[in-house]
Amino acid sequence: EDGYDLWLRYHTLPAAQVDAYRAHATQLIAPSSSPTQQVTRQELQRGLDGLLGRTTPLADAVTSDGAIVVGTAASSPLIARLRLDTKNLGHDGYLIRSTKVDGHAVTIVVGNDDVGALYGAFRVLRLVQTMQPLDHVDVREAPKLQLRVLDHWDNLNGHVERGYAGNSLWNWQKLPDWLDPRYTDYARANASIGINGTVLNNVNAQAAILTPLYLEKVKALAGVLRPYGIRVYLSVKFSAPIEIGGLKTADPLDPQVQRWWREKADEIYQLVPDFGGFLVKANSEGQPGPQDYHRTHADGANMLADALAPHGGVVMWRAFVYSQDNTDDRAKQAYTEFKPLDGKFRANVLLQVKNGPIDFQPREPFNPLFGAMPKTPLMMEFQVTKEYLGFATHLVYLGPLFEEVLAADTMAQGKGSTVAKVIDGQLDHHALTGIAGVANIGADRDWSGSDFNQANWYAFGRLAWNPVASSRDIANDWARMTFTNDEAFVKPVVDMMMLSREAVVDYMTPLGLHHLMGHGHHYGPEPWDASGPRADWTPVYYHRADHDGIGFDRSSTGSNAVAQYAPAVAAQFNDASRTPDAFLLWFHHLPWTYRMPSGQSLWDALVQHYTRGVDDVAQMRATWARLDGHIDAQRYRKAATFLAVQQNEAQWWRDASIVYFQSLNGLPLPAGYQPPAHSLKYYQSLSFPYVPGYQ
Ligand code: BDP
Repeated sequence: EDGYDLWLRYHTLPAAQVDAYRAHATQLIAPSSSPTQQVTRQELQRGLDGLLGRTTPLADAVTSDGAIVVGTAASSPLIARLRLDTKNLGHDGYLIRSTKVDGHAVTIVVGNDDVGALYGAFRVLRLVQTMQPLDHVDVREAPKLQLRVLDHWDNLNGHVERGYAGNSLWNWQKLPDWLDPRYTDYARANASIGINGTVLNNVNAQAAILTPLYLEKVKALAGVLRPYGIRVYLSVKFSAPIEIGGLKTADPLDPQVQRWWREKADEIYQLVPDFGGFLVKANSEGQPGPQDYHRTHADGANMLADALAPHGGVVMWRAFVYSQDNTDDRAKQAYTEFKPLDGKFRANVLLQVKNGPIDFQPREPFNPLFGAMPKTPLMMEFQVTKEYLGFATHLVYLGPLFEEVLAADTMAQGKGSTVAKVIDGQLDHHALTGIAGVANIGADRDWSGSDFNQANWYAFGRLAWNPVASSRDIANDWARMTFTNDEAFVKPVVDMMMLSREAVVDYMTPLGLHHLMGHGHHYGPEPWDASGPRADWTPVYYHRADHDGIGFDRSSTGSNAVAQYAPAVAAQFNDASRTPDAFLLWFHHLPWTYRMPSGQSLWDALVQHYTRGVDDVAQMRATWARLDGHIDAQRYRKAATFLAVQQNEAQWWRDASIVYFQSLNGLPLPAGYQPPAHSLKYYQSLSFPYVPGYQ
């Protein structure tokens, strides 16, 4: 097995279970008049046939116990007759219930819209895949977020920025004629977890995506994704009116520019009537934007929003903005820029905010913009691809990272004002809500560069549907669907996944350290790097270590980034003794001799964390070694190989970091800790492993 099937692996269940499930799938009654209905029916047939090892007969009416009835009141007279209460299900929700129809016991799967029934069908398959009983089902679910989007950072030349799973899925050369069946499998996987949007191209966008040549290809992809409830969006380059429109300016207040975007939007909607909208990175890391014309981000976003509004499209404007000329703490810059614009955006603009104030680190405190812009719908941006977390080979399950951020309390309106409640609209009563994940999907057979990385795609989708779901439960479902229901496998694998995020924090950036990765490519340790072109791209900017201490002072005696949080949170982060260990060096510069709550010195605690990270990976590897034989050899061996790589590299991280910090503070290692294997010179002389796109 090469991992291609993802979690939609419909292998026949163990014989002991098959009979029980067959009794609950004696016939399938599912309409097929719309494309979405057709794919719903196909998926159920494919799934049930595989899982139960026989063909499930299709029927028009319930004639036996154990029928599965799928659809909407509009598509199925049988369902209409049942007069079910579906009012809280919205467009995407579903109801699955064991009930009686014409005297027979049946399972009904109902949505208000076709796509709700499709999601319900995937849920039925999940119930069977994870071996949940089907005799008394009563599931009522609706997503808490409206836009559940994957952001592909795919370039038109096929390279994926920060992509570690091969080249882009989109074959721009063969589109629009050849529709690779992979596009359909991609759509199935996304629909199975409720993802309903995809941004096809990199935020560092090329204007060419908006030319007729590419728009025809976009149309073709949209056609494949549409039956699965997935809308297509595009990243646009702010200077497109100049680059492909022949205008002299891209000033958002220029009437010609406004007209150009309106006409471009009209052209797109002619081709793709359900087009989702634009994602924009502007005035960030060298990208053009409204500030080039002394206009604000709101001016830029609103101009695009006005072009899309007549068609129902949205603008997802990114808040990932920091400037080369701004010498203020980089962690503060997005807030400084955007907070004053609260209330100035059109109704169809969402501000897309990265989870933390810097950049997708193994751990960051939540971004202070969450809770600070009540008049603007804020959309979460997570990174599913592991740019700063060891690329594809390190096993890091991101569910706990996502969960930690979503559960963080902004205190914006008192206790319980969690980030989840900010983005799902509860806190500030927004109807337009969303979440985005930077995709980890490429052309590799296993899609994500490793089988375990698939879990991050999966967890993103499940948390996008329900941002208060438990990452452990999600890992449990994923492991069962992807590998096996064998308890002897599932339990240790889920434990290992749950441990993995803290392990990477420990061996890379413990106690609130951040951005210590190799220059540019962000792989491997380079805490000593102080090279250009800009200070806030170097590790020394972030750790600020010297002979006496370490950490970034963001308290009121330093950059005062803490003041961007609600007063109660600010007060906590401002006081080192009340700051959680996990964020200590994020907010404070402390002497190496600082007493930790544990009684240890900061230096000793740091060494302990680094060492624990390596030990945890060793433990993960030992766990996996015991599981040989529980799953197929191909996927077993791949994970075993990657864990060996990870263990070596965790050691590399620990040793290089410790020897470097030791070169500054001159302190001995605490008793019982292994000294780094090599000298600082040695670690500094290492060249980095192969990094996609850096050759
Ligand atoms: C950083 C990446 C860079 C992206 C940028 C972004 O290193 O490749 O272009 O974020 O999010 O994490 O725009």
